[in-house]
Amino acid sequence: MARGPLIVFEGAEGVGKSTQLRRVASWLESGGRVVHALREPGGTPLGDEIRRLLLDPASDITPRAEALLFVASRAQLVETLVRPALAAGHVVLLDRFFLSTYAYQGAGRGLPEAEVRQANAVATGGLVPDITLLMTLPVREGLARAERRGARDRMERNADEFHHRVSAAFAAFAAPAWQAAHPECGPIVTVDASGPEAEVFARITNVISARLGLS
Ligand code: Z5A
Repeated sequence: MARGPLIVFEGAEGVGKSTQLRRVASWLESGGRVVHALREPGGTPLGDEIRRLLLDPASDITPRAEALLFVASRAQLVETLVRPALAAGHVVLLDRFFLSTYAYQGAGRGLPEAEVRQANAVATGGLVPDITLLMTLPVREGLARAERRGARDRMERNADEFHHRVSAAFAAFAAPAWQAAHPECGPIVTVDASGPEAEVFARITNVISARLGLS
């Protein structure tokens, strides 16, 4: 059986990844596909516990420990859920994956890229996404969308400067030269996340249909 596609949704705070992932899941399911909608950190009992620690504003976590916790959650998710689902020919939609570690722990926290990359390789065992949809929106707009959702978690409480560094890093990942130098990331396609949900959804389904032949 052919391996199913792994589609990753990425982007800075509040760009609308979770909203669009839910819509894409329904769209693909209505086309008769089996879809697993997963998120990072979390998605497994161990990952959910790690998520609670990472997002709790009361947690005192150093940047290196933070990176390793995200990566540990990823290792558990990839081995227990993502790989089996792909092997069964199912579609896996993932709300954040390792580009987030490159952006938040690399650019945001300032950890060396080589170390982040190595740790991630341990977690994924070389699994490469078929496509990463990198949703883009001005930082202020994304933070305002996220704020409307409620209380801010430990990551969201970082200074504006941190979020700007993360957003700039995501923008840099879209460049062809960066992608060529990082083959572990697979193809990264930017999607304008501004405007009404339905318009963003149309942009995303166009990319998925054109690049993966799904509908
Ligand atoms: N993190 C990390 O540091 N390192 C890693 O390796 C990984 C993650 C994997 C996870 O938080 C945090 O962990 C995250 C990155 C970090 N922190 N930060 N900062 P999470 O899982 O709780 O949440 P998130 O992934 O950060 O989600 P988000 O960015 O906050 O939101 P989103 O999924 O992009 O957006 P949304 O929930 O779909 O929408 C946000 C709001 O906007 C909501 O009220 C929607 O109804 C509204 N919305 C959505 N679309 C639209 C449009 N088109 N117009 C207007 N309003 C809209």
